[in-house]
Amino acid sequence: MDLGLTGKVAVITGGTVGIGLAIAEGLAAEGTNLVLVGRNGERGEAEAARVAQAHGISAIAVAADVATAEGCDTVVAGARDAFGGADILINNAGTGSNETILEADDAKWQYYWDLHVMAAVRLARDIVPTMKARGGGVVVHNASICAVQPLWYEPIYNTTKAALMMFSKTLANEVVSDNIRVNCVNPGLVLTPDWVKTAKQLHGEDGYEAYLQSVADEAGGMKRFASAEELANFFVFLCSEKASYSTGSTYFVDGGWLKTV
Ligand code: NDP
Ligand code: SOE
Repeated sequence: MDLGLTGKVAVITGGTVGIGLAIAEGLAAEGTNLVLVGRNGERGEAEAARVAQAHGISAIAVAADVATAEGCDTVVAGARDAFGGADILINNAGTGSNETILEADDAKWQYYWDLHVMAAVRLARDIVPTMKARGGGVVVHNASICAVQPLWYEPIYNTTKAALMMFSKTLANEVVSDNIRVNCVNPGLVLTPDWVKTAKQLHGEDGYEAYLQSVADEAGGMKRFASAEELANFFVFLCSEKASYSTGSTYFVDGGWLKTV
């Protein structure tokens, strides 16, 4: 099936490991050129070179902190200098939190607001015009099931991901007549290195797998984690021509974890 992605350019924040890297691989397999963003430039360079070589596409790494305005400017400049702009923007960089509302200070709230929401705002402001100039584009936001079904230990994560979901909807409305589709994905449990690291810290080499299974059992539904590739397949579809009537929506990819309709 031709997904119509050959020769496109995708900017993927957090594209250097985990879900973002799996999306990068999925898009590269369809012939899409890549801008992989992460703070760790060495890891980004290594992955960009590997993915480019494996799929015969062009890929660059941009070392930037998208939680800052300067970092977002660096991403925009990187995409412009290498490819003249972008056709696809995947706002994926993010991380879980751990706090209570009564104890967390303003600085922590601000950091997550900047990382999960303002990065998407700032990148849209500068990358969407390049999409318009190229005749259209696609933006996909990676929020979380926590945007609508909160986990008790991470109120800041829940709140900022909910804001990202609404931002996605409102951006979709604003650019619908420019042939730019905007959607949001709410994943459930995805087995990325971050989860394994945390599980090992909590339960050691011998106990981490049982702990991860207990997390999946508690979630219910399929009672397992998704692989990053399973998530990536969905993103690649949303970026493709085959999703041409999809905009302004949020899609859950959570193995049945969501408890409501
Ligand atoms: P990982 O921790 O495996 O990867 C995170 C990526 O984001 C890395 O490339 C990291 O690179 C980059 N990143 C983090 N902070 C910044 C920053 N300030 N500026 C630039 N890049 C940054 O995460 P996952 O793959 O697990 O998660 C990806 C997204 O999916 C997140 O938004 C997460 O909330 C969401 N999600 C994940 C789920 C899961 O179960 N894994 C479930 C639901 C949603 P570097 O450290 O070099 O900056
Ligand atoms: C679900 O969105 C979740 O598992 C969060 O609860 C974690 O904190 C985050 O790191 C990964 O995604």
